Amino acid sequence: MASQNQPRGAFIVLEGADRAGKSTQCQMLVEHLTAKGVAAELWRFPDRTTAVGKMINSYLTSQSEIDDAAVHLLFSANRWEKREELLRKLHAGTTLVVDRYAYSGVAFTAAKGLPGLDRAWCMAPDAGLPAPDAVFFLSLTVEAAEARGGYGEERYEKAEFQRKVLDQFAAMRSSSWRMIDASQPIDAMQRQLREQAAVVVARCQRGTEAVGKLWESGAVGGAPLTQLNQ
Ligand code: NYM
Ligand code: MG
Repeated sequence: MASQNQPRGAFIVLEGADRAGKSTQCQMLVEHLTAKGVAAELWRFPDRTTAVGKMINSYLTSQSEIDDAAVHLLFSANRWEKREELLRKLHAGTTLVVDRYAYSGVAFTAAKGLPGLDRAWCMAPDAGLPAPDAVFFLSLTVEAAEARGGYGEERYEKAEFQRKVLDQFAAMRSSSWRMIDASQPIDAMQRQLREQAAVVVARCQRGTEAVGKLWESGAVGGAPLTQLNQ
């Protein structure tokens, strides 16, 4: 691709279970980058504004029932439909701070423990999507999350299920993920994120980094295929 290895925006993903503080941290990070003169946007998956996203929203709010495999593919399709715009923004120099990505997709479906829907199956539809330049994993125990006023009303927001989600994240975690202790005060966590994000933004700005692809080895968050199915 001609636009590879040109100065570009950074693709930064924040992951973690529900109530870890991802949305707050993403918002603060984008405000900080913008104030520093870095073009930055906050994105989130699922993106509930698209036609596919509306189906996902209706599923998450229990207004509809969708087969588990089918809804998994919708979450993935929701990323694929944003792929072109995502790449366009990065190559135009905009840094994207993204609240959840394919890692949530894999962890939440695999946590259901359904026959046939193992981690390898869950990863397959996202293969080839743009890989983030950095994954920050906001780590928080279920007990600490519950102490924050409990989970919400949406599907999946139950302690027992969240435990399984955390197990899945742990199983797919790659050494390239940056673990952030999400039990810290908001400002301390944000300071850590800013410091690490600045390095990633500068690296992409220098124009030495091509956008990788999921789940290729070498790409951030890419799991070695040999570790699948374990
Ligand atoms: N979720 C999110 C999935 O099950 N699969 C996915 O691919 C993604 C991106 O949606 N409980 C789940 C995780 C959350 C829920 O996300 C809604 P949020 O960030 O609370 O809007
Ligand atoms: Mg939520």
